[in-house]
Amino acid sequence: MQKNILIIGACGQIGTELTFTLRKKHGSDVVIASDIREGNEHLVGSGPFELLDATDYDALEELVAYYEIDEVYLMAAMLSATAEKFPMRAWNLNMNSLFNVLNLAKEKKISKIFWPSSIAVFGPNTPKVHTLQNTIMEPSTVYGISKQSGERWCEYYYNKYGVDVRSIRYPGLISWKTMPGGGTTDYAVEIYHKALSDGEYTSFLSADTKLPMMFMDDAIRATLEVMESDAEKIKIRSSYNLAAMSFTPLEIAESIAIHIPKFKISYQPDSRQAIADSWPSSIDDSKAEKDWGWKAEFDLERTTSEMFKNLNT
Ligand code: AKB
Repeated sequence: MQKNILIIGACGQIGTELTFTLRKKHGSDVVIASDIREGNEHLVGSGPFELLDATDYDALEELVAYYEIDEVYLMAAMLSATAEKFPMRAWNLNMNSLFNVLNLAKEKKISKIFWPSSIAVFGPNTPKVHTLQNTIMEPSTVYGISKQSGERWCEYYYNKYGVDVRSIRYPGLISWKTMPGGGTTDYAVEIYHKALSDGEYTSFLSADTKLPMMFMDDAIRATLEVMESDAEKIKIRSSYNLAAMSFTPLEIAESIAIHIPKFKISYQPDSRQAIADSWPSSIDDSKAEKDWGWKAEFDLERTTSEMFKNLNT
């Protein structure tokens, strides 16, 4: 049966690629892109686009009724570094947009939700290596606190009201179509652009800061896989750990140097270092593998080749 899909935050780093992928799969007319601002011209021109403030319940409800929406992907959020500067704005955006979508589902106005969580749900007391699905969390950032609270609410709405909400804890995401904005892992995208434009990059994280990362194609595939799995396979209704690779700024620089031998990296850690230091260095995603068959395809070498292939054209 044909379903209508709404993407909130469609102009962001994940939203853009998700919109293109879902439009290719289901047809442009049934995938409604929305954002608080207009972004990528190609995206806005490739199917229905609506300006939407996701914290405005009435506006969201009206849009959902107008397009007879079945599924919502809520990709709007303030990320870790920006959220430290604007704690209350981040909390309001990240939580109210989630409550609005969860309440629409509770009222049976939509039938399925995707909501992204993050490795930011973990904190300085979490075991750092192969961090398990269920472990100490205690996030120390505004963004992490909002994501951990969001996870609790998703599980609550599933248990209490039967809301079909599905979620993944994304690691840092690397992509070439749209720049990330306001995150701690953004360096791993900026570095490719600077390598091409300037032949050098100053990293805001130290040489040995190891973080979990993923190429966007893997992240989009995981998102669609968790959404398309039979409901009984989705055993975790808070959010699934997800992993592909882990690397440091030094290691990504070495992989770039294979393509650009003169590339130089220097290090000037700033306030984002403390955020990165509070996160795991690698993630155990065996539950996603077991429950719905998750398997990453891109390692660092393949990611670097894809980035240069696409940024060079
Ligand atoms: C960020 O750095 O804030 C995000 C994330 C890991 O959720 N990319």
